[in-house]
Amino acid sequence: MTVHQVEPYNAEPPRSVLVDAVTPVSAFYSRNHGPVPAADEESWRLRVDGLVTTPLSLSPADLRERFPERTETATLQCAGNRRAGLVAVKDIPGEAPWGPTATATAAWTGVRLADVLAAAGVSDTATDVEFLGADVSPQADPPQEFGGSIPLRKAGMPEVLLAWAMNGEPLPPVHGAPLRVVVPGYIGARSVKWVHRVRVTDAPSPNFFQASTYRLLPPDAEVTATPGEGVELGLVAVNSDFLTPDDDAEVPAGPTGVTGYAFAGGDRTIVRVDVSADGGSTWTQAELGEQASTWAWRHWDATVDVPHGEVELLARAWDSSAALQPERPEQVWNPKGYVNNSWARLRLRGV
Ligand code: MTE
Ligand code: MO
Repeated sequence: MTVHQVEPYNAEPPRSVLVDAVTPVSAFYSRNHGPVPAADEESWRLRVDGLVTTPLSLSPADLRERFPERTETATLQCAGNRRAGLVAVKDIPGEAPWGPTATATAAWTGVRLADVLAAAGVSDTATDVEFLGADVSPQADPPQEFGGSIPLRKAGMPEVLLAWAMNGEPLPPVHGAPLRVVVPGYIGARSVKWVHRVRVTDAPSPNFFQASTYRLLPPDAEVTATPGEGVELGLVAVNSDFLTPDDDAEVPAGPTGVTGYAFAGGDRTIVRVDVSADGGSTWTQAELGEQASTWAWRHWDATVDVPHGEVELLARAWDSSAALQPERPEQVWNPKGYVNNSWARLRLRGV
């Protein structure tokens, strides 16, 4: 793992370990804004309140007994994934230069948030559902629990889970045990870990991590934490990157197999990926792998002709709304370094 920060723990794996449809738990990136909270499964309660007719307090056992178990294969992607490409354009102080592996896919098991909300009875005036985690982040102003919200419409979709397991194993503490939200298609920040409260509301969350960060500011904006500034991030934009060979690898010149991942949020899927070894003059369409679910990434592979000497490969993906990744990081640079979905670039040396 490349450890960006030890405390709170922030780390991403080498590219090559993301080649499987489902990522091994040990290779799943970790993104934390505060210390991993002590969570005792026995005393843990999930409170469901706000604009509901019957507020609930549910133990992990209650969740298992009262609601049907569901498993959903879904990709999580941090809004800061590939930030390093933006930092190379212009420095982004205070934010880690994440590479292309702050994304991963797991088979998540738990219950549908929709089933729990139905048991609580959602009021007609409700528009949003807020989640609060048990970790208090000193990075927030003022320090507060990590949280965020999604529109009620999304919260009612069958793919949104309150999960206790990933890949058939109990969630490890760093990934949110005993319970986390999984919001497929949305930036990772909405998949709140150590969730202990679900609040039904009539406005988006005022939590620092939604109202003041994880927002797209215009390129010339000051990085201030003024709540409501810029645009709230939600659905993940179409994105892709290389997985093998590794960046800066030496490979035999000639036809070379390259692989990568592509992902689009919402309920969009990946429909095409192109790769170029000549700076974009000519492109080869990649073969697309299976897409395990609407909510999962799609791997791709292509054979390109690597010349002798240094070469920069390019890759670009299209999603099912015909959106294409933008060409250059300069076009998408923003003060907090979110959503670098510019074309993937990989340096190779042909020998
Ligand atoms: N939930 C809590 N409670 N605290 C956090 O710091 N980080 C979020 C989200 N949920 C976070 C959280 C962010 S920004 C991301 S990208 C994902 O968790 C990362 O999940 P992972 O660490 O399991 O990969
Ligand atoms: Mo994130």
